[in-house]
Amino acid sequence: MSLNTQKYQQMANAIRFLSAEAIEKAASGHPGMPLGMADVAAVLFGKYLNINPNAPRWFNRDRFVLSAGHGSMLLYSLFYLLGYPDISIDDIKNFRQLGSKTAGHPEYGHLSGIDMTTGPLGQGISSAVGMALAERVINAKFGDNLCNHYTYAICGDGCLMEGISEEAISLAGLWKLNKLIVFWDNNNITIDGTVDKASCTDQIARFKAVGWNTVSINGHDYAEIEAAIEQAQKSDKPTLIACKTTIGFGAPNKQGTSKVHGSPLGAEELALMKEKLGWTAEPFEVPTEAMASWRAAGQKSAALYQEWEKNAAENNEFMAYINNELPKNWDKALNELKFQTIKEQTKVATRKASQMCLNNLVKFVPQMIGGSADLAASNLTFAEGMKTITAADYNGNNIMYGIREHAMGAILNGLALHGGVIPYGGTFFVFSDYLRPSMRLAALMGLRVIYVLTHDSIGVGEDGPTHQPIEHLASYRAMPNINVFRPCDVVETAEAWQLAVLSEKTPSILALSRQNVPTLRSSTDENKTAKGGYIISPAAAAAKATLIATGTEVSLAVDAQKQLKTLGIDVNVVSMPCCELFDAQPIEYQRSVLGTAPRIVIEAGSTFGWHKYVGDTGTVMGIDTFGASGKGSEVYAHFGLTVDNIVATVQKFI
Ligand SMILES: Cc1ncc(C[n+]2csc(CCOP(=O)(O)OP(=O)(O)O)c2C)c(N)n1
Ligand SMILES: [Mg+2]
Repeated sequence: MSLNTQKYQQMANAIRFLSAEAIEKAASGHPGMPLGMADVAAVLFGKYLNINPNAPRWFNRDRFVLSAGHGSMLLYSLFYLLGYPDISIDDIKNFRQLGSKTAGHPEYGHLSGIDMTTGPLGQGISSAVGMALAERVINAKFGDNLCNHYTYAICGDGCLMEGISEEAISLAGLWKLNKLIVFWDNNNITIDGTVDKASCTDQIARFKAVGWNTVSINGHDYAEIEAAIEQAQKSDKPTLIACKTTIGFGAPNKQGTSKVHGSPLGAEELALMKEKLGWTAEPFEVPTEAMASWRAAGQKSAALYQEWEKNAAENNEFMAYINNELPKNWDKALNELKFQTIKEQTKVATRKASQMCLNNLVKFVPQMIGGSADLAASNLTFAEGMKTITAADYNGNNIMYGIREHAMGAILNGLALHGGVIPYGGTFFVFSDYLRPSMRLAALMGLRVIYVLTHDSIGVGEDGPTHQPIEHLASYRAMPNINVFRPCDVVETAEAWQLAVLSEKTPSILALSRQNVPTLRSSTDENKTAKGGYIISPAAAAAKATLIATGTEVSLAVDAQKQLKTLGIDVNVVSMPCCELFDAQPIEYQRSVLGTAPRIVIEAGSTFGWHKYVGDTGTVMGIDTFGASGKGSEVYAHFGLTVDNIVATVQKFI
């Protein structure tokens, strides 16, 4: 028996009744998980988790990810009880109401204590791996006094069924992330019933198999919870604490069943639960003693915080690092690269151009941390002087994810959320489908994550339709708050990298070519990619058409422009490396670029979305079927993406 049984019981019941009442009032929500995990949360947040409600973004706080995000009321109850100033009892009462901070699932940025947005099961536990990795990397650079914290996560049966969790835990095991501690709410219940109907996995054996320390406990026994946490903290491996719990603990008729997973208890059951747990407080009231225990828990790390603050203030380099301040002249070398490119008329693939940028970025921006899902040699994500992070030495900046795109996506989010690093990750553009759920969360959370997605069209050639992205550009352009860059040459690639590094609240996709492109830009005085689209090659006389192209197709458009000129037809060529940034420009600018003559778009991908620029007087030359296997140039010809066909199309439309 824990010495603190009675205290913990009060603290846990405070979570239970705040959560149940809020869900009851909202007539919507998930009581099962907060009720079932209240005891674990009371011990973890009550005794161990180092946080400071008055400095909620304290860099060296312990991170906490509620991977089972449907249990968000657990989190909101905890923040209120611990005394975070940005949550009041009214916020608890407004659970799930439009505009409230207490959204249905935790949303990063709504409340200062939320470390991550969750909702799609499996993402949280996987991003926690990224947070724990960032912690080790920064610890290796700056030492225990400045960065030395735990990353905790609570996940449910659902998170562990999701495939992404497998990829992520195997990396955590490989990297021996011993400061990562995951609580599994082992309640044997999901929405559709008992777990055994859909899973026969021995989770303990599974985690052990990928290098984890595991502990199994009764998740309602305080002494066992304490002992498990203390054992986990001492482990040299990441730890899974399997907490045997009863979902909806305390609700006499519904506990232990899926009925309590996602519906309010109902007035009658709530009254019976009060009786059973001896709770006499009014709804939304917390007994004085329980509140005092919780508020004391909120202050338990105050001394640690002060000591850290003093240490941090003495280290300017660290402060700059964690505030993501870029060194002065961080992009000077990139500007020189652009200048040199124009001088030498460099002809390389944009993936190579990206690596040329990275060679400089990695040198001058110490926070850059890169990697690839086993395609570094193709994505060209490994830059000069980089060092791979291993369990034996975290002081590196390259991550080898193996063939685990799902986990890479979530880990990139975890790295960005942790702070102190600027993460990028690479794979083939077509396989970004495996990253997409995490990319969507990066966009939703507003994170600086940079995706280096190479082999960006049918230009990949012989590997065929499975490797040829078609709908990908259009689909990411449809996603809110993510910038899709498809640069046409080295200059635009460098400009895109500059914008991506500066983009603190919007993730960036760099869609990069396998095939070489000529240098098309003739000046570097302005970052033209920042405007999203611009006239890269103006007509000599009044333009009879505007050719709009992106990436590798810009050079086709420029060649077509030359051929058209010999036929007496002048056209403007617009490069449109980033539609999102173009759409954000004043309408006068957009009109001046697009012109009034018929517009013809050329992009080796889905035509979806381009018609907004074209209207009914022009056309879109793209690909609305899957690709084909063959030499890149032949596949381009097969789909009519040739200079001759552009010329013929222009003649038809003017
Ligand atoms: C990727 C994904 N698929 C489906 C859902 C819908 N969903 C929310 S909770 C849940 C069941 C989760 O079961 P478990 O993790 O055991 O939670 P518990 O019922 O024990 O609280 C499902 C299917 C989701 N949130 N995310
Ligand atoms: Mg469950």
